[in-house]
Amino acid sequence: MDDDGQIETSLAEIQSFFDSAPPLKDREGIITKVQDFIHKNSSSSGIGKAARVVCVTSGGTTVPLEQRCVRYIDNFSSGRRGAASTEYFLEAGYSVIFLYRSGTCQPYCSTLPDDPFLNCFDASDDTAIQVHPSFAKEVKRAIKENRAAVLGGRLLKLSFTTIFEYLQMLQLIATSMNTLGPSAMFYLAAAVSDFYVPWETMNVHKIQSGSGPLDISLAQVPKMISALRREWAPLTFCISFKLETDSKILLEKARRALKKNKVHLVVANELSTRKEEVIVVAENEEIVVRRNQSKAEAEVERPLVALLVDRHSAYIKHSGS
Ligand code: PAZ
Repeated sequence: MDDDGQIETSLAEIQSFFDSAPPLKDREGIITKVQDFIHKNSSSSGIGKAARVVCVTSGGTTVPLEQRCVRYIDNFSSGRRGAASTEYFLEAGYSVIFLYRSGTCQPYCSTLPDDPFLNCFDASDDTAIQVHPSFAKEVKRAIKENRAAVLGGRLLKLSFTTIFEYLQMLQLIATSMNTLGPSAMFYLAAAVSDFYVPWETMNVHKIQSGSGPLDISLAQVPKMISALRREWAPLTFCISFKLETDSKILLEKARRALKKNKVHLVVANELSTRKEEVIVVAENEEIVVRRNQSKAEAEVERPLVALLVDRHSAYIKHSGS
């Protein structure tokens, strides 16, 4: 048992999760993209300079209830934190693998309307559709920055939907990124399901109503962060996140996660204040990071990423690379 009262995840449990998961679509294609990205970024970093690559995970995983999925369990995560952080990491000179939930926030798009996106356009001229002047600056920036990062080979976007896809992709990214050693970082901001329906016990077809209340048994998702630290990418710098709705237990849970998973830092945040402040929990200190409240558009991710980049530099230096 760990100090959270949970049974410690064994490697056998993790293997059994992967063995019973539905195979990842285009696994070979994803491996090639990740390896090419890492190879290009490590060879373009220059002599004596280790390439800094961060894997930012973003958005929530779904838990399908049927193999031919009609219904699923989801969570609140918008992917806003992951998307904003990606922009700041790119600005700080990192290359980013952005592992995001399909349909959630994208880097450089936070100022564009999503509801409805068509508000961006002006169709008053019958012959041509134009970007509405009030969004012209933001649309131009989104296109330019996104294109420059992707085409410049510094941003690789990979999407997931289910818990099965997310964990399989995280594992293959982690084992590839370990080759970069201490200059690689994991920033695990995705909201990952704690419970799931094992594939082999799942209904194949749509669950039928009419036979009374639905009784589904959910298994616990094996705790993969400790596997990432111990097995998949032990050389890399790893930051995990802890979200709670009860501020009274937040810090205690974050401290336990730091100790149990042996990550380098845990970013603790509370649901209702997560856009205003976070607390970075380290072994010997806890640092409150707040957004600049004098600027309406300021985001907490800017000072957060700046702090993490500093800590990462110290880690690289300490590791002697
Ligand atoms: O995606 P978002 O911007 O709406 O929210 C970010 C967050 C709260 C999902 C993230 O900061 C976080 O805490 N992720 C880990 C959640 C967890 O404890 O599993």
